[in-house]
Amino acid sequence: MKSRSLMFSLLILSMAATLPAMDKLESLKTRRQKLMPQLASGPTIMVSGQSYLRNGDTAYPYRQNSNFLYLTGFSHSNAVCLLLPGNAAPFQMFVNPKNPQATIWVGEQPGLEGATDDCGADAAFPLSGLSRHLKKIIAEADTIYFSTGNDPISKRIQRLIDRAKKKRDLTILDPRPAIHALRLLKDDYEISLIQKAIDITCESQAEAMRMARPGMTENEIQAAIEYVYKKQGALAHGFPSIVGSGPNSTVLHYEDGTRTVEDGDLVLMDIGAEYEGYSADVTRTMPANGRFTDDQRAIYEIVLASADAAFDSVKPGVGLLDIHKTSAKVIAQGLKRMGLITDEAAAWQINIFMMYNSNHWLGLDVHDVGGRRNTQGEPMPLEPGMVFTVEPGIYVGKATLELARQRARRAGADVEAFIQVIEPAVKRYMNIGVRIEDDLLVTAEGYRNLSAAAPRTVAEVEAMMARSTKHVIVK
Ligand SMILES: [Mn+2]
Repeated sequence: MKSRSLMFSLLILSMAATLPAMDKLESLKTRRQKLMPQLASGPTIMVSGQSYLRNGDTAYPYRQNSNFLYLTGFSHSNAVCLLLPGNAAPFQMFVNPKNPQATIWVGEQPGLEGATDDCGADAAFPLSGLSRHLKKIIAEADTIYFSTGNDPISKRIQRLIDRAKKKRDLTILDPRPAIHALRLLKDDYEISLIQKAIDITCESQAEAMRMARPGMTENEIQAAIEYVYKKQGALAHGFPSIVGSGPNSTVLHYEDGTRTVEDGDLVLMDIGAEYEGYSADVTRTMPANGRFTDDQRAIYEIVLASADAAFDSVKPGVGLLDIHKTSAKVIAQGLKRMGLITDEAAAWQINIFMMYNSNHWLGLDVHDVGGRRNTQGEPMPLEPGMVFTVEPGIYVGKATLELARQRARRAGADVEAFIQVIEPAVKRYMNIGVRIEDDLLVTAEGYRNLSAAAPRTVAEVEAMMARSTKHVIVK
């Protein structure tokens, strides 16, 4: 019985392993089918991202252009995608064929077979034939969807278009707004990839909590985080890891990582693994020694309550700006209670401590495309399938009082009177930076917190930190 059920689970496992490939092709095909009626007046020409040299023959890590990846699933450079509505082969790709030189230096490349088999192209051609092929397509078109770039392939295409335009009327339209609007709504396949990126990131947060201790540098904690990325199959990060301790917890986009973490510090970790092009974005803040001080906890509970209030307000039809207002209101009430502001209705005072909009879309880009307002300028209403982050925070750092003076002056307030009231609290909470960020999927009923697996409450964070892991330090 036992071995039969094991065989059965193995069978299910192997079936599950083959399923995503089908889902990927289906998902890609559906995206193109949705896009083409919106770009129906002519062919769409899309160019892959370019590989940039750092020096000699050393390149920066390559990342495909997100729109290109979204439409093709092709993750290599030197590729062009054509969408030809009404054509017998509506999705065509131009790529470099496999060749022994490339195979020897960098490994086997996808080639034409990769474009058809892995991306679902109806036809694939060598990139060397692009100009000849495009001349014909451009000659027959009245409208072309193309957004040029600084890379050599885009410049080549632009020259062909410019030449054609000299001879006759040719309308060039930007395909990106239609693509960005589509990217805002994620299908089940995309959500499964985002969830995977988030699961890996949550595990990294938990591992950082288990291994961190005073005396380590921020970079050691970052290395443990990114070790989990690699171990779990995330090949890259969606954005550079932010691991800031003590005063650096108040620096919003801190990247240096060289400071040694001290007893009594907070450590803020804003991190996101990238999986199959999709990024996570999860922030947790922990006490370096495993226990929040009363003051740290007081600030932490305000931020947590702000995030929870934002969660409760999420449902289809609500806008991101409304969710931010809900978050900001709770932050303001807390700041007033702590003596950090004098008027919880004054946006300029709240902005001294939470100086950004606390929500953004998440997807192929960590700050994903879509915007907060629709084309009519109205707040974009949430719909099932949208994914966004909730990331309220409070930061009391060395520039806070100076910022407070600047904001008070601009608001026409009595600067010195204001500073006098808030200065004791600013000094008391100095070097406390707390941000808590989760990734939410909008559902028909409300939302699903995709990053719920990362310890989040004070009790959860302290409990995870108590499960300390030993690491072999190579001297
Ligand atoms: Mn974020």
